[in-house]
Amino acid sequence: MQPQIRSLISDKLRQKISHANNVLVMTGAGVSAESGVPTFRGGGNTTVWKGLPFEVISSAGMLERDLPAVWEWFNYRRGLLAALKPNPAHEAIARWQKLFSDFTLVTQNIDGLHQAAGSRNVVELHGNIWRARCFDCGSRHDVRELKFDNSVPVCFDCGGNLRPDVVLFGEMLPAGAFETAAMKAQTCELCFVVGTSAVVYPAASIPEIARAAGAYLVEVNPEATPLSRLCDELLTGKAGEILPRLER
Ligand code: BJW
Repeated sequence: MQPQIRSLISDKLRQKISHANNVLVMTGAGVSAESGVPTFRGGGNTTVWKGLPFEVISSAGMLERDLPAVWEWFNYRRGLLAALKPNPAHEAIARWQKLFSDFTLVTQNIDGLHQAAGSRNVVELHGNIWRARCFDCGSRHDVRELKFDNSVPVCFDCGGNLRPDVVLFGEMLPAGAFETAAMKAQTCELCFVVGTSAVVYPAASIPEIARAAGAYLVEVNPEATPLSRLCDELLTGKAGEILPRLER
């Protein structure tokens, strides 16, 4: 059966929200769009920087070929992010951690805006743009404390080259992050998928796991995605407008 397309919140969903103990929310770039963060894919286009599609510049291959260019790309992105603030969608999700006895927030975003809104224990599938990681000793550093005298910053602990602590195409996810998200997906009763095109794996399999295990699956997105056909409800619209309404 096709899920109903609605921007009104159904009585069934309101009941689910009232009774659920175990809730999982997975977010993507769209949750930060109303804060001013550009999404990766939209309207048939993908983000391009200096003529390179982001799948190229944000890839394991580029890291091997041209680490300074990768730093330049992420420095540029941090420059855009520095002035941005969480929006009503981040704030609503942060409140939800107090409303449900077992609440998990899984994000593909690297912007840190969920944490800035007050969310705790966020499962970050794709890392965080505000951290760097040492190629040699693996230690992690706050990017804001690094010196960028040369194009590639170096590790305080061992002097090795640092890289952005984010997951690029062709790289494995951080140890334990996918496993934690998948375990929570298997036991949640209600799963919201907010602002993701649901095309990047293995992240896109988290809502699939939740649905297969019997969760009620709700997508919040202005556009349909490959996940939409699996969902019990589609809330068609902007996260910053829809999520706060779910609380009332
Ligand atoms: C709104 C809104 C509003 C707008 N409100 N909504 C199976 C088949 C083929 C390939 C693969 C496969 N499994 C794995 C792969 C390879 C690859 C992959 O998935 N490729 C696909 C694209 C085909 N995956 C990987 O490489 C992953 N690693 C891996 O699989 O490891 C194992 C392995 C290792 C070695 C070899 C082989 C396998 C790693 C993926 C890492 C993704 N990294 C990025 C970049 C991070 C760094 C950076 O920022 O530069 O993560 S890619 C980019 O996409 C970023 C995002 O987290 C991710 C997802 O994007 P997201 O969040 O969905 O954003 P958009 O822009 O796509 O969508 C925004 C949505 O918001 C839209 O739907 C809008 O409508 C909506 N929206 N306004 C609500 N106001």
